[in-house]
Amino acid sequence: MGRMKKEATLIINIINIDTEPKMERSLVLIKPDAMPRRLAGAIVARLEEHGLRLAALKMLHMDKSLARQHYAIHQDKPFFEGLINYISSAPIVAAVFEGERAVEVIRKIMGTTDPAKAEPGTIRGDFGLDIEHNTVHGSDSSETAEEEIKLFFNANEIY
Ligand code: RTP
Ligand code: MG
Repeated sequence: MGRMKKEATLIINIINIDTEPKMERSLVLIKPDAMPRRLAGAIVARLEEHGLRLAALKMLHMDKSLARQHYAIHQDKPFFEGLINYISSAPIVAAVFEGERAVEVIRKIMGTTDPAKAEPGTIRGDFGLDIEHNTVHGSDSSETAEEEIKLFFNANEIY
């Protein structure tokens, strides 16, 4: 291959890598505080309205063992035991959403961890009660998402 052609191929490849949509999946949990307030449907709807595709959905009551695995990264934090007790206190909804840059997009739609600081129009800004009862969880990276999804769903439950 001539030098010009090689360079052209290289440039085309770089452009392709840059423009290729980054399809990702993220685990979303609709936390216990949302359920008695009848917010599960509204939260799923908000994510779908932003173009995210629902790939898996179930309702479950997390036990402490699953809670400890899911939040293992926080095991040394002072809020850990409270967080485990809270997330395993009542039934929740778990979902997998898929889309371009889904992890980042979902975290934007959710708003920041503390509802008092979350922007109006975000799920936590509109519905969150306090830093513990903050209504939703969303994975914080593509790698974490894949690990978290495995804790909640078998491969044949994801569509
Ligand atoms: P999540 O994992 O639930 O999506 O929340 P996040 O990424 O926005 O926040 P993260 O730092 O991962 O914290 C996990 C959950 O722990 C509770 N938390 N409490 N008392 C506190 O200072 C405190 N800090 C965090 C929150 O419920 C948070 O969602
Ligand atoms: Mg987190």
